[in-house]
Amino acid sequence: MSARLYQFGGSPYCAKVRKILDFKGIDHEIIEVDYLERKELLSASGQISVPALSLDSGETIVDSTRIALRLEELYPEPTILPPGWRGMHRALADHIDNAVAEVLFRAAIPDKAAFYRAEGRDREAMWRLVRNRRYGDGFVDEMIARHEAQLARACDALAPFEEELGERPFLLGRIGLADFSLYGQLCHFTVSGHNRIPEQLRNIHAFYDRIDRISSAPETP
Ligand SMILES: N[C@@H](CCC(=O)N[C@@H](CS)C(=O)NCC(=O)O)C(=O)O
Repeated sequence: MSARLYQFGGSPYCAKVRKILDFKGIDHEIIEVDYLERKELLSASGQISVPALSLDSGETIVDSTRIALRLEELYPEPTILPPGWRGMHRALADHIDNAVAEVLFRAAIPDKAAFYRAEGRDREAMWRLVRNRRYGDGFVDEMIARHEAQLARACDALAPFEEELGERPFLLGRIGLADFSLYGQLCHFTVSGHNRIPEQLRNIHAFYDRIDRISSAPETP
């Protein structure tokens, strides 16, 4: 069985799903969705957000956590919900995908704006429009002007993970869903094509590299 992943290249939630597909060794095709042309995504998934995953069976799933949980049902091994830690992985992944994501997303806005600008002024304009509609007029420019403060907030949000990752290779011991969520959100710092995770977060750097290297089911410690 193979799968088709609809993604935007710079999306953290898509990075999370891509790595879970790699970890589980699931054959998949990446469909890069143009920010301004979403017809194929819409007809496959009935909506215009990514990630969306279409399976050979005809089933299409949207939302990174729903996708992760469905893949876990279909391909239980290697697991992303280690026995005894399922609830903790789900709760921590939810925190990372929402609270941590909101902070890291703000810190990544200058790089994200540049990323979409490189794809064309019209794509950047659309990307800005979607953000300003959601967060208020002038939001993108304000985040660019206050970048240093956003970066400091991102470091604060990541500090508990930096501390834990000094003790063990993955957040809760064995690799699982929460690790893929954190990896995805760290991709906010790599959208420029360079790794801009703040240097002082050494354990997080090592964690990012550890997960980034996964290209099929790895040996877990
Ligand atoms: N809760 C969703 C969030 C997905 C999400 O926010 N996707 C963004 C890209 S990162 C999107 O498609 N936004 C629509 C847009 O920018 O027009 C998930 O976990 O998949």
